[in-house]
Formats: sequence, C-alpha cells, structure tokens
Amino acid sequence: MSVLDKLKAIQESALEDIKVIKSMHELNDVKAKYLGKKGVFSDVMKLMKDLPNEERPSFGKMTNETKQVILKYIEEQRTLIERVKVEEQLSKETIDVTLPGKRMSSGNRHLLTQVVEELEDLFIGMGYEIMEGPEVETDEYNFEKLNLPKDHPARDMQDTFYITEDTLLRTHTSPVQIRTMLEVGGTEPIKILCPGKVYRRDDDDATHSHQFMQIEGLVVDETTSMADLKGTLLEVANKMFGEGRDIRLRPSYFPFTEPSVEVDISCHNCNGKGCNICKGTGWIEVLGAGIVNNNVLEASGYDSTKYRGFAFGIGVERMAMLKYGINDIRQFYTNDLRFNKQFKK
Ligand code: FA5
Repeated sequence: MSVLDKLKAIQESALEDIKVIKSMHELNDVKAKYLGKKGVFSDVMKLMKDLPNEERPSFGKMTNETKQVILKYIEEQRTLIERVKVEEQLSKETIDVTLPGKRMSSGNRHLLTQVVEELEDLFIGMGYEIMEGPEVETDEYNFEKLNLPKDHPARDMQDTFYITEDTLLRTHTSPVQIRTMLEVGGTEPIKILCPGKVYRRDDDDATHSHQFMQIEGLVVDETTSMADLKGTLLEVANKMFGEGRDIRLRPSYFPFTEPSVEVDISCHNCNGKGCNICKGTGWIEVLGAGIVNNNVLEASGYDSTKYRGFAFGIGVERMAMLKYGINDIRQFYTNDLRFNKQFKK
C-alpha cells in the first residue's frame, strides 16, 4: 500500500469513527487516538525514515493536510454534539402555560398609612407642602415658642416624656410650625401639612395611646381668616366621610391659637340624628384648630401686624376609628394581621 493510500485509509477510518460519536468524552478519546502523541500519526511518521529524501517533503505535506482534515471533522462533530445538547435541554424545559399558577400573597399598607396618604393627597391638591420634623424635640419648640412658657398650667394638657430638662418626645406636631416659620424667616407666606408620630404620658385605653399620629396644618399669609379655616375643614370632612357632611366649630382653648376651636363633624352613621357612635349628639369631635396666636407669629419672626395664620391638628387614629368603625385604638398597634388585612384595597 502506497503512503498516499495509507493516509487516505486513515482519513476514512477517522471519519467513520467521528461521525457516530455522541459525547464530548468519546470525541476527546478519538482525538487522542488519531492526533495524540502516541496516536496513529506517530506511527505514520515512522514511515518517513524509509522514504527517499526527495519524497520526504511531499509526504510531510500530505500528512499535515490529512491531520487538518481530521481535526476539521472533530470540530464539526463537536459543534453538532453541542447543538444537540442545547436542543435537548430546550425541549425538556418547555413551559406548560396551561399549568395552574402559584398564588402570590401580597401585603397591604397599614390603615394609618392609608389615612395619612389620603389626607396628604387632599391637601397637596389644595397647594399645601408636606413638611416633617424630629420626634425628639426641644422644650423651646414644643412648648415655649408655642406660647407655653415653663410652668404654664396648659402644659398639663399634654403630659410629657422628658429626656433631659430641655429635650423631650414631642407631644404634638405643632413644633413643625415653629421650625418652618423660623426657616422661612418671616418673609413669605406658608402653607404646610406635617404628619408624624407624637408621644404623651397618657394611660392606654380604648381612645388613648401613649404614641399616636397627628397631622398638623398651617397657613400663614396676609389675608387668611377663620372663614378659610372653616372652608378647609369642611373639605376634609367631605373627603373623609363623604359629601354632605357638616362641621361645627366650638370655642376651646390652646395657648398657641386665639381664638381656638374644637371641630366636630356631623355623624356619618346617623347623619346628625344621634346614634351610639356619636353618643346621641349627632356630632363627632376630630381635631383642634384656631387662628395662630400673635405671640407665636412674633416668636417665629413674623410681623403680626402684617401676617395672619390658621392652624389645625388632626388626631389620625381617632379620624380612622370614626371612618372605619374601629372601637379600640390599640388595634392599630397590636400588629394583628387579621385586623390589617381588612383594609386591603
Ligand atoms: C393638640 O395637640 C394641638 N397641637 C392641636 C392644634 C394644632 C390646635 C394647631 C390648634 C392649632 P390636642 O391635644 O387636642 O391638640 O390633640 C389633637 C388631637 O390628637 C385630638 O383631637 C385627638 O384626636 C388626638 N389625641 C390627643 N391625645 C391622644 C391620645 N393619647 N391618643 C390618641 N389620640 C390623641
């Protein structure tokens, strides 16, 4: 058999071997069998020494070409094996869109968050800006600048957690009024809404909590009046309890407003006729409000001969209790999921 025939025979047998291969592992074995150090070609090269000198270059060339052809077969088979593997995997992983899905359980925002957001949306629509202040506050901002000097008897209305003599957990959101007025510096009108947590040394019961939420509102400009305050609160009543609510302002006392009022909303349950929710009166008390006391304006850098203001402080839990018929404030804080889930929208 001539050398050429021998090379051809090797090429054919390699092709036969390679084309039936199905795994990478076998392919590597065949590669070693033909092209490896001790492979078929190492024997072929031994023939070289028996050849006359002039035939050696063409023998070398033919051997190399044969090796290249075998290498090409191997690479083609490698590509084929990989493709088959990917196709097999794809066919195995087909998604059956007819299978029933897994139910995803989703949570919901706490009712208090929902009520705060509802009120924020309403007030943003009326041009108010949302402001926040610290829960650890100074005595000066929580009381003194609000016309409640040390030893003022009205401090008893807000029993306080003191941290030091001059720092405390804020008892209401009214200090944010002071912070904002001082920041603006008496030069511009103000229209803000301040939601946040407040703290009092009240004993917890069905309508009192030592920690609760308030929403403070403050408007300061050159023309504002009691009529604007009343119109704003009527808007709140209608938004929170439905169209047709009426409101009633009763004289009250806060050192930081003069005159001061307690605001009642006509009972949404009995429409003012009297029921157990409004304790037979037809009215429900929801917030405190008034015209900002001149001393407060002056203490915060506003000229009280030029500027006037109104302010209000809503108890968020109490409002939510009335709106959703909740009879114990502690339910907001016991983290009972059965309670929370009732308010999923
Ligand atoms: C104030 O805190 C005033 N800063 C409100 C205010 C602001 C008046 C601006 C005038 C101008 P009062 O102490 O009444 O007011 O509290 C306001 C509301 O907070 C109450 O109407 C009530 O709804 C709620 N509230 C008071 N104490 C508690 C408590 N312990 N637990 C839950 N809610 C309470």
